[in-house]
Amino acid sequence: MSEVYSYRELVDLLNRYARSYYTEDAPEVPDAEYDRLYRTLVELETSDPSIIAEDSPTRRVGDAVLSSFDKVTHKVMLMSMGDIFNNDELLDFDRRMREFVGTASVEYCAEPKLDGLAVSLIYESGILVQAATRGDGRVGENITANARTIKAIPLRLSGKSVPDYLDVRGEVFMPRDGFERWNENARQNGGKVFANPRNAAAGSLRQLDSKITARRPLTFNAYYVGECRGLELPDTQYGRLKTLESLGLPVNPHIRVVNGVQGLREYYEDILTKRSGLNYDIDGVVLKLNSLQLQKEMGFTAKTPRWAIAYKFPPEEMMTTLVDVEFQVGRTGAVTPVAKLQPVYVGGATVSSATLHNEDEIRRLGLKIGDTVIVRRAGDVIPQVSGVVEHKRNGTEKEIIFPEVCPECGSKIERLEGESVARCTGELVCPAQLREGIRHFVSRDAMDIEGFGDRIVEELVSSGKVKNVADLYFLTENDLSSLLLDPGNDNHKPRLLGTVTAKKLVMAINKSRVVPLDRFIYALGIRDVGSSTARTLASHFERLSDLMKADFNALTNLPDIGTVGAEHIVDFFREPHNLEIIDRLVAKPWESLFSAGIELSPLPQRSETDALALPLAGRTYVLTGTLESMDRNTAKEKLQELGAKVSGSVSKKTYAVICGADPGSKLTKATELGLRVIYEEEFLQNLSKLSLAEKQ
Ligand code: 9MJ
Repeated sequence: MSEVYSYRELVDLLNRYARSYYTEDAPEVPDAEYDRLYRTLVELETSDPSIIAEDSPTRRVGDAVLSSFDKVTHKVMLMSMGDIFNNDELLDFDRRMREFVGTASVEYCAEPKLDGLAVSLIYESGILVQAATRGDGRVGENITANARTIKAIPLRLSGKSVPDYLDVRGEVFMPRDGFERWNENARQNGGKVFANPRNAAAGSLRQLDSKITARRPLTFNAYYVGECRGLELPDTQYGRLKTLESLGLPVNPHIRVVNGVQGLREYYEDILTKRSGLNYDIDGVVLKLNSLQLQKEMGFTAKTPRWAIAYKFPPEEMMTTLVDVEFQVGRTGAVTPVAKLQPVYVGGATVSSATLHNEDEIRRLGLKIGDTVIVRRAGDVIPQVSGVVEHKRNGTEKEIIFPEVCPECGSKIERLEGESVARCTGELVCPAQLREGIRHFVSRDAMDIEGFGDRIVEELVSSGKVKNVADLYFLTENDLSSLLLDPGNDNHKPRLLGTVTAKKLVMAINKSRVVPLDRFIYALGIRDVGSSTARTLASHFERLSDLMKADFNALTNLPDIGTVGAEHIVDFFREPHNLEIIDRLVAKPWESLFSAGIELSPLPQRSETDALALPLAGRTYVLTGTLESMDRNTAKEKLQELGAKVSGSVSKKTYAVICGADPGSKLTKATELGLRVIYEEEFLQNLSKLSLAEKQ
């Protein structure tokens, strides 16, 4: 594009794009366009630093390192909020409000209670001039340099009329996906692991070097006006939030006006249901009188407003006892320590085990058996042990000893230099690796062989009937029907699998004998080769034999395949035992009498330009729930044939979510992000229209 922007236009445009991305969750332009304009801006500022504006996005990368934070005295105190925990206390709160207001039903502004750090932002003539932490409510710390790095905080207010002075309050927090990504990376690279997103936000905001804050995935929501001059504000809390929104400040999308105690109760229940699907931690709802006039009349107690209350949710962190640590061996031999816990109700479920990731994590936490630990279960993430309560120790706690040999096969456990993962070296002799390998092989995105539950796989391996995945294809109805399944429950006797189930299993195995190449590659369980890499490989190498011959360079030239992945692929196809299994799976009947005879269907080849011309090119879809008309794999393939990407998780990059019956938390998240949701009927209509157009 050959447009020429003035410096001011460029700053405004970039700020607008950032706002639509970070505040409105509705990107206007692709990331590449933002990056291109940003580079132009940097060039302009480098050639003449005197032009750098207060609100230039380049000022978000961090400033000089401070030796300490200055103290800031808040002109208007930052209040704290009283807590309630049950319905009786809610009734009490509403009764107090009704008695004061003198009406039968009171209007409230109901808001999710974000679990981060309260801050005050001061805008003068629309420019962010100061950010401060809450501190004790009266005196906080000046964190302006750090706040500037948070993309959701506008450096300049937008909109038609901007106040001369605005003190806006809100919460800085770390979204769950950013927190998980941060910790995952820290665990692998020895960085700082945080116990929960709140600590992560606090630790990030407390950095004296704002360049460090700039690297942390923080965000912000505004929820209260401390003071405003030079702009008439609406006389309700909700109206004021709408004004804040119109000034370019992000406001939580789940805030509602509700009536009476019934409205409050329904709101609480509704947000509680949505909680696990949100991408951020909330610890309750905040209920405020909606009328500013009534708020003013009610005033404050010594510490808290009389006109608002925090109705807390059951906690997502609880204390319990670490009873034992077990070591589980995965498909690739990775040994994962798993905490066995005294069962505890946390985050909406009873938790009795939690991952401990690896040996370093045990050391980092300083964990001992018998310890009182903090268990965190938030959203869809698997439960974690986030800390140890050391002062609860009584001296009987025992050290955790990481095993030197595999608990399942006795082979040596090895941990390579620089790797956080320890692995069982037993490979072929290790029943755990075989079990997990079979589970993966039969799974939905791999060979999709229905009916092979954990117990059946376990028994097939322990009885010696299946020694590798190729053996599955030689199982007879007799082999299967005579399997004795352990019910996993002391009160019940083992039971025979029976002929009906056996027949179904054999049919499922037979059905999988024709399979697309990418699914077969994925099923092989090569380290680092997930479904999407398998697809890349299948579309590049038309035949399995070509992939098997591919060298390191040919592989690293492909998109999404790094040096480590390429090495794993090359190593996999060098291993004689793997070659033997592949041969038994796919050899033609005339080549081998002992072949499973699996037929691999190649992916239709497309040139890159063809692919870009496909109707759904560049769009990412997510599937949730059960479609009536087709299974998930078919839906996925149909979308991919039309050029779409199909992802397992919802993010801002998702174009639309396709929703079947009983959708999960992905639908909640999609709604939260304001994404398009397509239901089955519309999906089918679109598919048939697009497929027809494709063929023409
Ligand atoms: C949180 N934490 O989400 C307030 N809050 O309003 C909401 N906190 C608040 N409002 C006035 N939604 C003081 C604090």
